[in-house]
Amino acid sequence: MNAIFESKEEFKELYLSSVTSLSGKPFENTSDIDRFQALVKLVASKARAVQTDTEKRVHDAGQKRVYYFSIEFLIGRLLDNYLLNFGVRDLVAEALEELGSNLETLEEYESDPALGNGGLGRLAACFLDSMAHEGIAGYGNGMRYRYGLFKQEIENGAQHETTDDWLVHGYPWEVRRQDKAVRIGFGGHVVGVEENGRMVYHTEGTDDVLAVPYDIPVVGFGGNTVNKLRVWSAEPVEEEFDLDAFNAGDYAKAQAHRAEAEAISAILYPNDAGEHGRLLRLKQEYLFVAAGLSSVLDTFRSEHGNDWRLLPEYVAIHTNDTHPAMCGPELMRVLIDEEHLEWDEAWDITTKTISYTNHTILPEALEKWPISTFSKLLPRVYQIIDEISRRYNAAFDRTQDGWQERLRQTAILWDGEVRMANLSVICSHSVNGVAKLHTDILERETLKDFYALTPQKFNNKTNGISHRRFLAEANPTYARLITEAIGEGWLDDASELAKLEAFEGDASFLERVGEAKRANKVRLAAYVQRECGLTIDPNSIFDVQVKRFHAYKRQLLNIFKVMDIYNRRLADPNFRVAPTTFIFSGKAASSYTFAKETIRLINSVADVINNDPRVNEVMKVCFIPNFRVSNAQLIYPAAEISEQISTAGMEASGTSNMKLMMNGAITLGTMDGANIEIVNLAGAENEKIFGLTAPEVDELRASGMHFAWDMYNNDPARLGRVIDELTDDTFSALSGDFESIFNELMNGNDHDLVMKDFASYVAAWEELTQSYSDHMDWNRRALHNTASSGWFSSDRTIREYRDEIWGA
Ligand code: NBG
Repeated sequence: MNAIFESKEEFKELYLSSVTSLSGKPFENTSDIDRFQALVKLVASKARAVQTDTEKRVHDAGQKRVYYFSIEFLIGRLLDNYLLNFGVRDLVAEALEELGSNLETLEEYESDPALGNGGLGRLAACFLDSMAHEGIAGYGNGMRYRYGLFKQEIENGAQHETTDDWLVHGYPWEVRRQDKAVRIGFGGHVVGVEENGRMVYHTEGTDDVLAVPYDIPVVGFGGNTVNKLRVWSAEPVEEEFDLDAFNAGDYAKAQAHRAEAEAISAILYPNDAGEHGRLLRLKQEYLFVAAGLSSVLDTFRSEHGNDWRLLPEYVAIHTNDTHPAMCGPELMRVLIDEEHLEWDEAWDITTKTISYTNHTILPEALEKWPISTFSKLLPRVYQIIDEISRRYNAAFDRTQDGWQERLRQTAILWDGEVRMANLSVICSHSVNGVAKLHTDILERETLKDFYALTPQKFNNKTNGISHRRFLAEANPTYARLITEAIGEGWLDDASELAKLEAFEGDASFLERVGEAKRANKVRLAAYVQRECGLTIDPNSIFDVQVKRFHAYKRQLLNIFKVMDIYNRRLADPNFRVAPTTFIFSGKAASSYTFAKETIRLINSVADVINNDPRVNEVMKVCFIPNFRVSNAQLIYPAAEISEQISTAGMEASGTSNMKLMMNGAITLGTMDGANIEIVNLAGAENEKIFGLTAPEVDELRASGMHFAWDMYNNDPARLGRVIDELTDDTFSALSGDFESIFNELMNGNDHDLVMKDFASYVAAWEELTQSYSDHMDWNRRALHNTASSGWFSSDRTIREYRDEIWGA
């Protein structure tokens, strides 16, 4: 462990001088925010010193560098995490106490950078953590959005979006690198000139903006490696302030140029899947790709000169989903137009350098752009795409059976559109899915034609999570217990969690597992009281579904279950219900009506149930607003049931399933995404699986024999009743009924098979919650889940990427 402070005394001395020099006040007169900022500045400066050492080590060893291109990095708060990774958290906490401060209080001042939507962005952040832990020279490349994803507020049960001004107090971790800014051109037209018998192309008449990088340190556990995350901000190239307009009183016009440039990095598009096609989004994608590549190539050039054939040996560029798909054509553009390589050589280098991860099979999320928009905004990049496409089509093997259909499926340009997924596959030497089932589905269905052509490109990399953030940091009570039992080696090597199996028969240890869970439930209950004004009972079962709202994730199925239990309890007060708090949290894309209506339904059901004394002994429903990394860290440790109930075949992986498992929750789920690996690792007897499997879903859909109205008519007392309650006055008092959900469900013929899985889901829930009364066995299963979860550390995932894709 490379601790940044030798002793408490050394820390105090440095810290006091940091506080006074930053605030200009004696320590006693400083506010908590002064103290927080000074603490971050101190830790960040230490981190940068280690970063300099890391950089020297990487350079001297000629280590391969890995660049992870992602339009989202949901990094969460860093202070606590970095103190832990540097091994000084306890030391700093004690020193602050002695100074009359409190670490936890100060940490509350850190903003939670909402630079991501959900799983995809958080995965990128976990990967940064693990790359640094593994000593990989791995760097994030992304966007610095001025405003994060919106802040979610609930009014009359409905989601309202307000601005997330995460930079309002500045962001003490980042360093602006004006000296590394890159000029990015949009629009214009391509001009070719002959030079030494060869056509050379450049673009004239472009509208330029300046991409300015901000660097954020990434501290690896152990403190020996500090990498960096570079995020780009869009600004005007030079201050083109229109003084004439200003003097004439037209202030808007005076600033118009600046505003237009800054718009590119103003907001993160609030879709985790679906709804693309906006020009600004395309600009974002090109900006962080082109600026990022420019800095990657600068570094390469400074180390290896202009021998571009060495690029794949020293550089790996990983594209996280299709958003950075322009890495391929942009790298080609630079190699050909600026470095004057021949096409074939440039192509060989490009495809050996780039790799691609697919994160969803949802067709609406596989990005496509109209050629007309694309070619106007990025004429030279488009020409290159066109040439890649022309060569791909020309070289296509026309002797194979059904080649026409196969070409149609794999083509880059088709029907007037640029298909980014196909571009990504064609420009990459590796294509992976994010859980076993997901990769199987890519190979068998979504990308089956590519798989038939180039099976060697395909591989699976089941997702992982940072066990340090989501167990050690988020759940200190449980983490202490674990360390007491098996030592602290698990922080470094999560597979050591398996040693906990030895305690599964130890009654007093299981007792303490239960106590740790209870402490976390009390902590969450206090948060819920503060945030929602709702009292929840830490003795009840905490049943948790937290994730983005999406039809396929089936929060609707969950709330149908709650409605059904409520109805049955009212009808029969002897109906046994294990006292449960149903906890939901998550945002819906602002334009996604069905998802937003589901949120409103949950809150409306909550409003009725929470105010009904007839059932309050046994049920409460709680929607925690504004789900984000910081409150997720309070929720996961308190959960006992992990709801992972997507329609089988739809969830690529899921990662909250892993975080919840690691924290000792039992999965109530379908055989989907990484739930399958969870069951394989922990044993089906330690989870609760229900519902159709992916092949059964396929079969049912193919049979054409699924009818929503039949399901409704066949179960009038329960399912039928729940459906009726969408449009009667049972839950409409708060802000109206739910006709649109009713229509979506019945007219859409239960597309996500909510009605189909309803009966088996509720039965599974009843069985699972009834087994809660055997506390000892429940705690044993909880512990077993933690003990089996080490494989889900993103350290493992990253080692697989390193060995099988990046060769770093
Ligand atoms: C999401 C999937 C999740 C998966 C994460 C991370 C997108 C496009 N995909 O199932 O829906 O866990 O990616 O791989 O956000």
